[in-house]
Parts: sequence; structure tokens; C-alpha cells
Amino acid sequence: MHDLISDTAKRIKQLEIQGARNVAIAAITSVKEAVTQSKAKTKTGFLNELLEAKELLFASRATEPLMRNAVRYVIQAVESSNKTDVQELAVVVSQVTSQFLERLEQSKEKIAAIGSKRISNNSRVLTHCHSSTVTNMLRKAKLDGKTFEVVCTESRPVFQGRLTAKEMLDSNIKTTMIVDSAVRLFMNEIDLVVVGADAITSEGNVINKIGTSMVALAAKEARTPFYVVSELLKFDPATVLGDYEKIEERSSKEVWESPPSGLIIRNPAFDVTRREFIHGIICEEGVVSPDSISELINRKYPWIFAT
Ligand code: RUB
Repeated sequence: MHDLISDTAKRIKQLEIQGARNVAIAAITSVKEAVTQSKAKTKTGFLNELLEAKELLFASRATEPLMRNAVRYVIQAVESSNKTDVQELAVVVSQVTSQFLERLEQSKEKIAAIGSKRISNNSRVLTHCHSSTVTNMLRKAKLDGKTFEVVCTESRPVFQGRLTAKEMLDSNIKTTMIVDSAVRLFMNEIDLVVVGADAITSEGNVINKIGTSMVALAAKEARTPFYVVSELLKFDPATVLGDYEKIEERSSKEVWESPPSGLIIRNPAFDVTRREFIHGIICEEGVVSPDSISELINRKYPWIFAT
């Protein structure tokens, strides 16, 4: 069990699997597969293995509440199950994992249908980094017959913008790539900005790829609407209790492989965009104000608050 989980955690850490959704999907899928190899004899032993898996997966990337919520959802189901047989508990894990993945997929499609309506004909849409939720929404808009083009940033230092560009071209969407620092120059030609999210806090702030807050700043100054496209389950319940979402700091080697000695390099993976810069969050419940996020979560996903 341990090997499968640590292999997944390693692939997540190395960005072989990137983007909050893909990370969460890989994490719970690995738990589902790993429990079939469980060596536990009792429910307590089974739960201990799950807690070990949780530790390894949570440590792979710091800013991934969707993954944490997904793994917690599976563990909660085992804890509250009246089954005691390990094989039966593995079936419980398999069932709740499938259920979670199915709902995640449904949310993605709902978001795409809602967001597609916000894309106007003959418009230019800017996005930053690579969000599978955003690219799915843009693909849906194209399928709905909208005519628009996409501008995507490189998203240094790891160039996730290239993934976005390839996906857009595969969908026959006219696409332009710009360097991250050209965002302000192009902003006056942009009709709409859409970005994904890694985390949403209790105050309605959004954490996404480093540079997102500068894109939001440029959008606000140019009066260009800035939307976040995200499942509600990226909400971090710990922020309600006063914790700050941790910002993952990655290896300096991603920025400069062999820098001159003595140089300090900082490489945070994400930054915080405050709610006043966000026109709306396009989620499975519709286009909502960042101010109403906590209330929505309370109503739709109350289990998220159980520790
Ligand atoms: C990816 C990133 C994405 C969000 C949302 O960063 O910031 O915008 O994760 O993606 P990284 P999705 O490449 O460092 O993981 O919509 O696919 O969940």
C-alpha cells in the first residue's frame, strides 16, 4: 500500500500530475487502488494505513485543499461505516471514491455549461497557467458555437501555459501566447479573464498560480472582468478557524538550474487574489460572489467541516 501511495505523492510533487483537480483525482484513485493491497487485520489497522496514506499525500503539495477534502471524504466514510471486515471496508473506499469522482465530473460539466455563457462572440479571453476546469469551459464554449480567441501566459517557471496552448489548439481555438510580464500590455485588448483556483478561503480570497494576483490587478486597472472558475470543494475549511492557507515554495532549480553562488532565489508556486478583484466565482452552483462562498459551502458540503 505504502509504495503505491508514495509513488503517487512523488509524481504529484514533481508536477508529473499538476492542477488541483488532477492532483485530487490521482490522490484518491491511488488510495482506492492501495487499499486492495491492505495488510491490515482489523478496522483500526485499516484506518491507520489510511491515515499514513493521508500524511504522505498531504505532504506532496501544501496548497491543495481539494485533495485534502477528497481524502478526508474517503476516510470519513470508513470511520462511519458499520463494517469491520477489511475487504468490505476496501469496497466502501472504492464506492465512495467513485461517488466523489462522479460528482467532481458533474461539477466540471456544470461549470463548463455556466461559464460558456459568459464567453461573448468575437471576444478575446485571457487565462493564466493551466487549469483543466478553465480549458474544459473554453472547449464547451467552442462546442456551443462561440467565436473567440484565447491569450495564454507562459506561466514561468514551469511553463504550464504550454499545456493550455496545446489544449486550445487541439480544440481549434485561435491561441496566442505571451510572456507573463506582457499581461498589462495586452490587457486593453482582453474582454474577459478566467483563471482556475487551488484554494478558496473563508474570506472569499482565491489562491492560484503565482502571478494570478498581478493579472487580477492589471484586469482591475483596465476594467476587464476577472472570473475564477472553480469547484466549491477547493474551499479550505481550516481558514474558517483562522488558519492561513500555506503557499507552497518550490525548488529554486525551477527558476535557475545553476545560479551564481550567493544568489537568493524564491519560488512560491501560488499567490493570493483578494476577493475585491474577483467579479465572480463560476462554480457548480452558478456564478457567485466570493462573499457568499462560506455560506454556500455550509449548505452544500457540510461534511467538509468535520475533522
Ligand atoms: C496549477 C494551477 C491551476 C489550478 C486549477 O498549478 O494553478 O490554475 O490548480 O487547476 P500547478 P484545475 O501546475 O502548480 O499545479 O482547474 O485543473 O483544478
